[in-house]
Amino acid sequence: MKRDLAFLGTLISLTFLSLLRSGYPQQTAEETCSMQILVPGLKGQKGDSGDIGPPGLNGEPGIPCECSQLRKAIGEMDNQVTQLTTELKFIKNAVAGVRETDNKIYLLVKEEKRYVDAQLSCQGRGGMLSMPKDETSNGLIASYITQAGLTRVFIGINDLEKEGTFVYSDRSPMQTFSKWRNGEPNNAYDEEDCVEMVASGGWNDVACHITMYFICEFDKENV
Ligand SMILES: [Ca+2]
Ligand SMILES: [Ca+2]
Repeated sequence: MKRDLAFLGTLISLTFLSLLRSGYPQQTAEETCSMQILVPGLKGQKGDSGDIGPPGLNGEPGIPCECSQLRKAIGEMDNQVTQLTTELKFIKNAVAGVRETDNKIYLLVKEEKRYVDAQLSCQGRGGMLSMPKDETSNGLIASYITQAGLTRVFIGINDLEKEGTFVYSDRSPMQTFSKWRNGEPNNAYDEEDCVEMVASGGWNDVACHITMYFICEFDKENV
């Protein structure tokens, strides 16, 4: 009886082991050797460009312009520019003490100098002794003198090089415009080669060595 039981136990064990082993796939020698290392090949040449595609669809309509707000903003900016221009003009006139036309700025220099030194002073500031070449600039300089409470200033006109031939301080010749006072230029004492403007706007030749205030002019494009 014991021998039968032992035989039966052995048989069950062998059957169990057989089932257990058949449940797992067995790796063969061939499968182990089938692994390959893949190395990328060289890059091929670039192909030709494709044909141009058809045009795209129309976009969505834009957002309507908020024109009323833009107009309002632009109007406010215009007002600010006008206000700033007015304030700048006030500062130039009241603080810096200059006068201006469309293309010139005039500066009264309240330093008494001889004609040559006055011209050097204006040049040192980047300008020239003022050269009234028309009624507008002459009138502006005249009112500048009057408003400053002065009676006379040097302006940029002289006949230093050739007696009786007056030129402007930039050596340009006198044109048809002039504002000589009655009886001037008279070259009094044979020494009057420089020119002053009096408050009325008239011109008078005077000696160059006397000293007085003067007015410089500057081109706006050079300022
Ligand atoms: Ca003279
Ligand atoms: Ca004179």
